[in-house]
Amino acid sequence: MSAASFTPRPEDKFSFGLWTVGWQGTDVFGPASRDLLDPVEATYKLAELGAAAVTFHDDDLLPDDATRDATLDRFKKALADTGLVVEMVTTNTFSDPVFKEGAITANNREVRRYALAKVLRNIDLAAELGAKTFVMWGGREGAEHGASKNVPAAMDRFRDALNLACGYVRDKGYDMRFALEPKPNEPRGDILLPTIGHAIALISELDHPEMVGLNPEVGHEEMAGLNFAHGISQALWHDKLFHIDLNGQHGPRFDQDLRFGAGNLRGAFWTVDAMLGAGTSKRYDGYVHFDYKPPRAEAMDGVWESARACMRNYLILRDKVQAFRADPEVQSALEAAGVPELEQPTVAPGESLDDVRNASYDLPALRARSVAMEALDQLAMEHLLGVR
Ligand SMILES: [Mn+2]
Repeated sequence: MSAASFTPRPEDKFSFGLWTVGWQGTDVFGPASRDLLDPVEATYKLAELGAAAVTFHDDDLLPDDATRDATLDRFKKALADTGLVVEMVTTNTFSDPVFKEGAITANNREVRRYALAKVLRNIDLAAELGAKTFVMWGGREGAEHGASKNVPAAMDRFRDALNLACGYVRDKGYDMRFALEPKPNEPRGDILLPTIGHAIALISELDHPEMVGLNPEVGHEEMAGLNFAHGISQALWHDKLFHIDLNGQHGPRFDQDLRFGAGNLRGAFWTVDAMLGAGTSKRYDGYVHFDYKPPRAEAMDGVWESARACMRNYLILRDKVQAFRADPEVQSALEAAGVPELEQPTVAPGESLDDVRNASYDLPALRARSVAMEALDQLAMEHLLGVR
């Protein structure tokens, strides 16, 4: 396929956080390297590049009450002009120093009540704009010191906040679900709900677990050395992959938020494969959302190039994954590796555990068997490298 054919279109359901292209490059060692980007202008530009939706934190779009109504009017006009939708909204409960020690799990009760009020106000805005997903990233919910955080009590408060938010959405009759975003560390030394698995476990303790799922981010799992494709596959198995944050990361280090496809390219290939169902019936059908940061060194031309590249890399990888799954040699290699056999129950219906215990096992043959997985993986590698 020619390079020109990987052009993003609205039917691809690409979505961008307004804070991504709007990131000014402020980091812990230096101030902004780019001018402030008007989020309404960013909306027009993202539509021009082929996106279908935008998302935002309350403070990205509406930093203060004095300009709130006027900005909202301009933003709604941009949505109407471009046909873009707001598919997800999230709340900034991490920038304001009031949240320096946590928001909904801060030790300070006044801070927790203020955080809840900020979330509730933003739920109303999300509903007004038609967003069906409400993401909660607890960036400051965590600690640097051992005794400073009573973790069981923090879990109680996390649970309470989610129960209250779900109850509010139900009372209001909003068509909205919540998605928790795990992250292991940064900005806190250790963040609560550090991985996909931790978040799924908390959801099972809620009053309305069906209303709460996940918004996993590639970089957040890879910062912890975890396999993102495996993580989202398990989330799909639990019916909890409500949303996704695609970006790139070079292994365990600071949160790089590279454009999708940069960093761990093989991981990105398997991420797209998992999103498309990896040959199973459980696939992700939501918006393909990017949460990345255009590198601080880039000027605005590089910002828009990186946004375009996120979408193109997804389309290129989708093409390669589909070719991999459709390749007859791959089908044979999957058979040779015994992959379909894992779908058979270990104990068949009608069998007893005695049947398992009394069977004879040819251990020397089992030890010596071929697993043929290198051959299967090499086929994936060759599809990715473009020689098949
Ligand atoms: Mn990140």
